[in-house]
Amino acid sequence: MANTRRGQLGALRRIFARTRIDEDFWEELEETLILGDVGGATSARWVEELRAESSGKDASAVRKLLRDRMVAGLERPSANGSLWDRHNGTVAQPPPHVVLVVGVNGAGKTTSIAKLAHAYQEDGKSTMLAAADTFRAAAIEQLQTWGERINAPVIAQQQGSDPGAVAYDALEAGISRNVDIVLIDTAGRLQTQRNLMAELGKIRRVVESKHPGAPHEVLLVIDATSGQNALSQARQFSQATGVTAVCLAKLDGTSKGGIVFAIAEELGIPVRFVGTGERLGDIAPFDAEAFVDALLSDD
Ligand SMILES: Nc1nc2c(ncn2[C@@H]2O[C@H](COP(=O)(O)OP(=O)(O)O)[C@@H](O)[C@H]2O)c(=O)[nH]1
Ligand SMILES: [Mg+2]
Repeated sequence: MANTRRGQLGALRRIFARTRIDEDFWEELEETLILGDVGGATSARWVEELRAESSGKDASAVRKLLRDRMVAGLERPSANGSLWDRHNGTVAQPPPHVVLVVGVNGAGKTTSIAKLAHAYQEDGKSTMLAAADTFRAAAIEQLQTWGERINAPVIAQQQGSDPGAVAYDALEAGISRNVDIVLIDTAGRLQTQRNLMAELGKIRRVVESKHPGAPHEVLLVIDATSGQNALSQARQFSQATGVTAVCLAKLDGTSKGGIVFAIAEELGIPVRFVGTGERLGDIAPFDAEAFVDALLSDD
């Protein structure tokens, strides 16, 4: 996560190097937060709150207040689901634990699925992948290639087939083979956004009816470099599928990082994972304190 300090929000450290907390300070702080993708509403609210709490305080005390505000914002959203984590792994009973993975085209869904499945396997969980992105043949092949590499079965049909039927097949196979975790890949691009949302809603209903309690998670993959646009994406997917957590992919790129605050504050969806590269091991649980400290620390 050290990379995040290179982004726009890295300018925060410079602001806190000032000696005087004056009007210029507050203006510069708000501008930096907005440029760093924290979002207009959240940035304005933070500055207002900090101003109210900061009288007579010096820059380092204000920095501490901001730090605590940022961490609290990231830690507050409560998960609706129980996305398994390395230290506290839970698998739904009866298995499989079903993770429906959604997001726009190119966000990093398929890659993140492979990384997550690999991490689950390393912890002794069996995984199965479902190629419910049937929109392009290449999308199915991409998932199959990952499946071969990590030695996880991939349930697929041919291009153009009903994604709900693929999800259904995968659940049936997952239940009968007693698989711990089924990850369902979905399409990110259809002719219209409305078709896409309707299709995701349908996949969700198929999953719900085939395996009560499922999907246990709906993981929205967001490209961290997509900026404020990601916020409206998150809102739409959330309405269509009931997103329970976010995986922020490509945090290693030119991401400004501030989008995580906007998503947590405005939508109340917790960020659970960050993707930091294209290889299998390039995924980590999101650590709010470490993330904020990397942005604000001055060493
Ligand atoms: N640098 C970087 N690239 C990533 C990351 N996750 C995915 N990618 C790349 O982003 C591109 C799109 O990923 P893909 O998983 O196919 O996206 P999808 O369309 O949402 O399934 C691929 O070239 C991936 O290698 C990440 O965390 N960091
Ligand atoms: Mg894909």
